[in-house]
Amino acid sequence: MIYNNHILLTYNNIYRAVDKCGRMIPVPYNSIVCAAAGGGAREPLFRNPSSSASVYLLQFNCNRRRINTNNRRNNNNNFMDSNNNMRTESYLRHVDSRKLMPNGAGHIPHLKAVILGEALASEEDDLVLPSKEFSDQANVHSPEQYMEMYKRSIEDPDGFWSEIASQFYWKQKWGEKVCDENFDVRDGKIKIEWFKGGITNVCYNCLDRNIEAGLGDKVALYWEGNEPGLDGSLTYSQLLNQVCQVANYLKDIGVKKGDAVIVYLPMINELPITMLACARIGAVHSVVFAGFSAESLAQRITDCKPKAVITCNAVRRGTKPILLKDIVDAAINDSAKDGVSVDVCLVYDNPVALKREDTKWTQGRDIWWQDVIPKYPSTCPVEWVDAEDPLFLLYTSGSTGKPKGVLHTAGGYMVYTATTFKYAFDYKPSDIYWCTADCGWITGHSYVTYGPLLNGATVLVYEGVIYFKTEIYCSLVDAKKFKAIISRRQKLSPGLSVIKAPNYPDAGRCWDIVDKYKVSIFYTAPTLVRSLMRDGEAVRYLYALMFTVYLCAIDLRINAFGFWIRYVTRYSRKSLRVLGSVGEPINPSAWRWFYNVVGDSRCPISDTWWQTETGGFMITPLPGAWAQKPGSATFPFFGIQPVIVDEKGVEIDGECSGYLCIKKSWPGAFRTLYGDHERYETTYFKPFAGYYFSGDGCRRDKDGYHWLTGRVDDVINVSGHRIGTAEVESALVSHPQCAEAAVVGVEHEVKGQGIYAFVTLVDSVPYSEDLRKDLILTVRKQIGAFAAPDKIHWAPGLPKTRSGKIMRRILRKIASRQLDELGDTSTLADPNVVKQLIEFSDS
Ligand code: 6R9
Repeated sequence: MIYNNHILLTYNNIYRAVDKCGRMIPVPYNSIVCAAAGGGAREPLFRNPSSSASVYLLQFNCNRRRINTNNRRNNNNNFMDSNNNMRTESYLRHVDSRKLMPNGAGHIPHLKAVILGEALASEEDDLVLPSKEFSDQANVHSPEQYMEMYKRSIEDPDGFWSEIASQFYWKQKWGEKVCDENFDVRDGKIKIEWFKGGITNVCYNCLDRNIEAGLGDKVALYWEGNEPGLDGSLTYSQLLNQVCQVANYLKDIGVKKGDAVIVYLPMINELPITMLACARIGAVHSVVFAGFSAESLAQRITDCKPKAVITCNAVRRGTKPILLKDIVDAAINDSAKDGVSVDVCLVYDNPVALKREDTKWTQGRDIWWQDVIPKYPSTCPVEWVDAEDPLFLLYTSGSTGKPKGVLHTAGGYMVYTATTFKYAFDYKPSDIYWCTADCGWITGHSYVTYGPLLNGATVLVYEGVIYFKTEIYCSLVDAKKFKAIISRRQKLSPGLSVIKAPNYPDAGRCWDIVDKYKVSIFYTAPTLVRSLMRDGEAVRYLYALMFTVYLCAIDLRINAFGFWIRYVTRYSRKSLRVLGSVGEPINPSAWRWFYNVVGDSRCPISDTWWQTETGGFMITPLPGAWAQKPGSATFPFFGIQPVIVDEKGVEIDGECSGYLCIKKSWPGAFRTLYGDHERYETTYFKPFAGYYFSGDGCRRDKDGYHWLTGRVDDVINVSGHRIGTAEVESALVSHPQCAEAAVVGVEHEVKGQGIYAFVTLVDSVPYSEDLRKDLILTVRKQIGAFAAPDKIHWAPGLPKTRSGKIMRRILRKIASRQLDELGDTSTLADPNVVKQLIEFSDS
């Protein structure tokens, strides 16, 4: 549904619209009609870039199927019936595309304003169907085909998965059992095994197998630097050569099968190369996102005791180089104090950010990547491993301060990531695929590296930091060229000199890249979608200012009539076929913007729900198979049996809300928490015996669609990244002047959730702006910039029960200013605390 570049509107007594900053605002029905009909009485979020400036109104019947007839154009019981055919008795929301609409339907002359809106109650009735052309060519083209495959995957999982697994190379086939599991704590230790006894290698299946199948000259990785114009590519054969060189080096320094290697690199090709090199020799990589602090890195080093740490001397963020090597040095020193020493630190030399001679160096331990790797042979025999041998460790936040080392094994993970990638994105060999995630997170493991390469896909690796806009990784290709471009840009447009991604050099960068590489599958996070929705506005004002100052120096990108930057629509985006979303629930208005504006109302969106622990997609649309509902992750992937349980662990059928659990294992499931199987069982399998507990809340609607409602534990999801409240709290209280801290998540217009910290200071320490900054800095240092609190709220005391438990429910309400919904505060040890906190709200 929905037309060319916009949409909108919902008819109901009350609905929400998005104001120009992307904030949700309740709007009574009448005001929208007047505003819209007035053609600009209200500042629009989008303006139709086409010259005819028509706006197509879409009617929502809402739950009550009540049609509001009270608009200025039309006073009878049909909506716009006298001049055109758009009548309310037909289900306008089911109209699939503009082409399907009766000629002229919905067209209101002179109307330019469009407000993106969101009905409060009607989302679940809002179906968006894939086009017939899309479904016809899709890997799964109908609900019936999905049902047939899904049924088989549940009734005969062994047959279903072993057929798929046979498409990969196995040195030796697995034993009798395809799957061996104990999923119920009451029956003993939790155990998940898939394809045990099968001997394989994930790197071999990603590279050698595809090369043997004739893909040697196909591009495996495109690399696009943060600075436009800097790029590179590697074919499958070239990638294999480089992987082998690193693998040979690792072997040479004594890294063996089962040894851990910590990787602390920015988004450069060397990151997936290192991961694959580890996989080739059976070593276990543990990638740490290169935004984590020395303390966080040290914690991970101490936990997994790596044979080597691989990093880069520095990266540039903004104009400032970030000395990654210094962070690594500090982390290695810290972990040495805990008795874990690191013997080898391989350092990628990045002259654009820091000269070699300025890099701090520990002789005997540190070694330059460029000095050794090219000297190694470009072939390396494969270390064959059991399907149940570990492939990687990835640390993720839990509800305690200590991160959890999620362990994935080779065989099941390989089969599962490859299959989910193929079906959820409707992958075809001609696709060019771009996932904006960093390899420091699970999405970068499963859907930048392994899933796509196992399918022989062409993957775009983008250096620009997508999730953290104020950070930038410098280019690692050509130092001279890079410097020249930067200084030229700074001279030309001082206002734009701060390098940001993905809005660097402006908010159109993503679509510029899409056009440059003819990207057909684009997978990103709702936070990026929201920031692009919003950034368009900021850039518009900047350009408007420039326009007044320079008068004639009108950038071509300005719409001549209205100063509107067509930061999306000025690019063709024709190559796009499928869009994807991950990391947090995507709110329906962002979904629609993504669908209508970015995807021109023709690309299905795969809203993939999954977790570090699940390895791959669990609940996801199959784009050609069925109608989507904006904001719903839809239905389970093959082999996945999601259930919703109540607080007693009883399964609820039909339309309901509750805790999302999974019945039965799947090949991509994590096998343990490294070194702490007990915590694995306690966190995931004990809350609801017999099930895997996801930690997420979920609603199932009357049509069986799943709607994820967010975390139910003490984990905040900031820009799609999980941060434990306890981690932030422990960083805050490590500050000598902080007595106590309580952290909650609050709605954030771009990041999804922001971090809101209530802080009690030690006696007689005065509140001050410097202290506030210092506290934020402490968190940045200990965890990383991305975990910095958005707000520090001074708290003379915290609301606690008589047993001393902090009542976060009340803090959440205060943080989100829902003061009339504080609920019962009588059980608090000191109810006056709440009043004090409210008084301190704006201090
Ligand atoms: C892949 C990834 C997992 C948590 C998960 C949930 C949230 C992820 C989502 C989603 C709603 C989606 N989440 N995808 N919520 N819709 N499509 O993000 O892994 O970092 O482990 O986070 O993210 O809350 O429990 P991870």
